Amino acid sequence: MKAIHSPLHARHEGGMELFRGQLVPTFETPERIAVILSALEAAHIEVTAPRDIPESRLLRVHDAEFVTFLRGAHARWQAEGRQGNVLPSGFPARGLRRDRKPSGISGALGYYAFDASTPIVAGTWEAAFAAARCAMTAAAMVSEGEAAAYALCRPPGHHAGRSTYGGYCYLNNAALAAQYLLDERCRRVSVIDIDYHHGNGTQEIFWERDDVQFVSLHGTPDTEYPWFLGYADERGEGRGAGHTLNLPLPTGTGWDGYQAALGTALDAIRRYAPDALVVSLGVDTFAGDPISAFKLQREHYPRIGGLLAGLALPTVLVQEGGYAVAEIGDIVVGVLGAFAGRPA
Ligand code: OKP
Ligand code: ZN
Repeated sequence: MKAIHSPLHARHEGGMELFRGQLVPTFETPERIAVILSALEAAHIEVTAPRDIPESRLLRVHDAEFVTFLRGAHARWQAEGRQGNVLPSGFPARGLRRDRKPSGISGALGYYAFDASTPIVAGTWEAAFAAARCAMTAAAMVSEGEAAAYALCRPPGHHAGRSTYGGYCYLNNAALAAQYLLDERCRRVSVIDIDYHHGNGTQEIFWERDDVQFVSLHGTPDTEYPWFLGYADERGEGRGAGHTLNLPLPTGTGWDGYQAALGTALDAIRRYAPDALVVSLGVDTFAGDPISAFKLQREHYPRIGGLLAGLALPTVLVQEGGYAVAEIGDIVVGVLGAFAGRPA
């Protein structure tokens, strides 16, 4: 299996997030990717650059005005004479209008963002577009016949919707990979999201679609981010009815509970019988993760890789979260190695 990586991820750095009442550096750092990259190299997994896939391909998933906004938001903030962090401070909640897009930058940020943990710095657009290209390149390689490919995406993507950003995510890398597979040669694609946090963006993008199945295991949104989506009663609508499966799990879930839910998820994918699989590979389910509350240990990640491989589908693995920086490289390589049939 090849890995796809761009050094442009490092342009997205230095941002602060509002976390439990304080402005702190984001947990989502360039260092995460450096650690994964050295683990890939140590495991002799070949790393290649993304292709120059045109920006127009983003519009298969994202709204054009949203893409234009993301590209220009930092410059607009500066043009309006502001300093500090490009973060929203108000949102169109119940009772407020969401049909008007304010022309000022503060209103526009609140219109497109859904949290205050996702800063836009000078290099955010370049990094996000590069990550999207990594995911689509992995999809291209799989549609050309590779059994699997791993996109080392940063920033992550699964919280980004058709025209919304948040949760450290700007462009939805996994959704772009799934759509790319459909546009090339697949008729049906399953997305399994195993990040600790519900992939609200991916769910929204495919909510009314019957050509993409979305299956997610995550910490219950009753207490866990993103709080407002990811409950078991969300099943899809219209043509998409029954093609979304949410398996929210209690905080403190360890391997036994996790393995059972993963079995349910894999059974649902087998029943859907897709032509290909996209894995939103967050590893913030690890017990040592600083912002999450599952209890998986290192040795469980090769088991996850083996179970995913058991589906025997062409597969694009897309990096999402995982914030235990010291362990993140070994954990990711644990999944990938077992997926590719190598002993852990
Ligand atoms: C991104 B990904 C919780 C604060 C939440 C944002 C978390 C984004 C996670 N107290 N901050 O799914 O790993
Ligand atoms: Zn996460």
